Amino acid sequence: GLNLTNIQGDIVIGQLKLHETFLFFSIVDAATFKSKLRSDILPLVTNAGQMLKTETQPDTLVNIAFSQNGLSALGITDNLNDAAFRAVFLLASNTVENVDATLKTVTSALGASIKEAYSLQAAARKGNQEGHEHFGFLDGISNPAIRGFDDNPLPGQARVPPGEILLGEANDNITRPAWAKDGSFLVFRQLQQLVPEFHKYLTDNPIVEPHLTRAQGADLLGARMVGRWPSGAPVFLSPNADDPELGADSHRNNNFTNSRCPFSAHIRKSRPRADLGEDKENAHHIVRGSIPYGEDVTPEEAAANTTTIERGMAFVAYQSNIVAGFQFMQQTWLNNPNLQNTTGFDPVVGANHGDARWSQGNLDPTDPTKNFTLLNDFVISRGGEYFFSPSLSAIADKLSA
Ligand code: N7H
Repeated sequence: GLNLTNIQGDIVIGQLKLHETFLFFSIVDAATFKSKLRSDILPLVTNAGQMLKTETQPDTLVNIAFSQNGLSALGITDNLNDAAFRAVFLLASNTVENVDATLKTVTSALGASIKEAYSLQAAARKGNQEGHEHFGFLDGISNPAIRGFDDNPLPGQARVPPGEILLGEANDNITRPAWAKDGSFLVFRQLQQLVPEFHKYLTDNPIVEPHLTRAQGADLLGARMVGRWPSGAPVFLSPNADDPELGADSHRNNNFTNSRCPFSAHIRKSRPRADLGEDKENAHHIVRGSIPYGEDVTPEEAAANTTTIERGMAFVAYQSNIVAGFQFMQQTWLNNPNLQNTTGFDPVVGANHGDARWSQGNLDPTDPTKNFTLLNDFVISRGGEYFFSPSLSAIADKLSA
């Protein structure tokens, strides 16, 4: 089985946080940093084994990951990837007070050995939107079950060999330095979401059917663009209207093959399921650990159909191979208009280098080849980086002193 106490906790738990701060920093004084990392930080780093039971979960999860530059600053020259930020702390908890207190502990321990470059405070949305991303859709439903960590997958959940997420485990066939085992690559992106603009697009382009009001037609287009209704109910299982009971039922809400889901829907683009067959699909999984940031749309923004306050998703994806995971998903699936019989771009998160996008692929059930033109992106990357989230033993034996 997997050595769960050696694996950082955020890699395997998925999206279950109420508050999370990302502290990006550079290492100014490597010798002091290495010694403080061993004496003060390592004891705080949360492992996957701790996350399994509520009794052993810490008040605040602490994880750390390094960019290629961060590893270079520590004298590690094995080539893993390339990056600008040097390292990042992920601090997650049910309360912002816990996060802030732990942040203080971490930064005072490290003192002048690090220099803060940037920090992002993220938080789950409030009330009935808790667990929903800013466009309004329930998130965190479909993450792969890693064999050896989660051996009781839910119906429809992908099962992946551990080496697809963790380096050096079964099915990671790339040669790695020994210390990299049980680490994972963390892709971070600060993805701004233009929420009023997204809703305006739906309102302006409703699906027209005799039994639908204009508002219902707009909701139906949104659901077909995502592949799920706001409650999480999949369009495949509930084609005509949202079904909150289905959306909330983890034994039913992921149990489908996609065939009645629009080809260009975000969840079909990012996980083609039976379209490709399990084998091919199996090479391209990520564990998402994202969380929203920014406040909800204000009445003024809604009235003007225009974003004035930045909000979006602190997108986090783990995999053992960035090219096969995040990059493949983005380049070969989401941003590739020719995936399945020319279906266009992912209408929600796809991008065409900032140019207008088009999307069809049965977005309109009354006219499967109808083309939707999307003049502006609804999701804009504000920046990001590739990091390596090492095992606890690598932190102890290789990265610290
Ligand atoms: Fe996506 N959204 O609200 O539209 N995503 N995503 N994503 N996404 C998913 O199943 C969203 C992004 C994946 O197994 C859901 O948990 C938004 C990127 C994958 O069926 C919703 C943004 C990438 C899945 C959203 C965003 C992916 C998935 C359904 C950006 C990869 C699982 C909830 C702001 C490069 C597919 C769920 C499966 C699901 C949304 C980004 C990938 C609602 C708003 C950049 C693999």
